[in-house]
Amino acid sequence: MAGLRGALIVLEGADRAGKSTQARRLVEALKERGYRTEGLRFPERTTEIGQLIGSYLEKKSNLEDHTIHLLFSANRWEQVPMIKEKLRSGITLVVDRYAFSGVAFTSSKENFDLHWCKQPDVGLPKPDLVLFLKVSPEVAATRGGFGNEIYETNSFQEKVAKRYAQLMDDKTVNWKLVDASQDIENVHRQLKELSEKAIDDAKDQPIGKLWE
Ligand code: NYM
Ligand code: MG
Repeated sequence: MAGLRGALIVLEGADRAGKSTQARRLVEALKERGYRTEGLRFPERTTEIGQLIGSYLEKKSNLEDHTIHLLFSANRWEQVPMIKEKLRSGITLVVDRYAFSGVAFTSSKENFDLHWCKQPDVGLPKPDLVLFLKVSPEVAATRGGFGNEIYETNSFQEKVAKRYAQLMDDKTVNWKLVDASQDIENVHRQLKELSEKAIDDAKDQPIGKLWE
């Protein structure tokens, strides 16, 4: 039907919360329910900017802290024309991490405040729904160790969790907190229900602008 757009649905949460698994399952379930749906992820490591980010995360190159923050944001902006085109053509996008990761991670470094960190992402397409997968450190630990990438330490992840909590105080964003300590099926069912409602609510609304 002409004029009906897709929804922008974002999954956020600490490392090992199960975001990538749930994002994949959500895309498949929404497709089965008849919604045209595609998955995206940030960072998108395949672009030129994404390769710089990948090399930083893998500790193969060192980039100045402001610089890497701006590259993460640029990596989102370079996808914005495609994101808008897909949403307008009726495709729902399920996105594994977005600007909230950008702010939560950089602002966990020394001498970075939330306000500065948000600025480069102001005006991005606003998610219709942000699903925050919350998992206790204890349960996260049972899911195996961290990888070898930068940021993958307990002390840093604790700071990140606090920053996410601050971001979730912002009621202009449609946050939904989901207890991701439950089994995969339960979490999946909740994400699917919340997403179907968001798709229905968004379909005749204009695409919003984040943090404006
Ligand atoms: N990350 C991700 C950031 O620091 N800023 C951002 O803007 C984004 C999108 O990259 N530890 C961090 C969070 C993760 C790391 O993400 C790689 P993933 O989902 O493990 O590929
Ligand atoms: Mg990771």
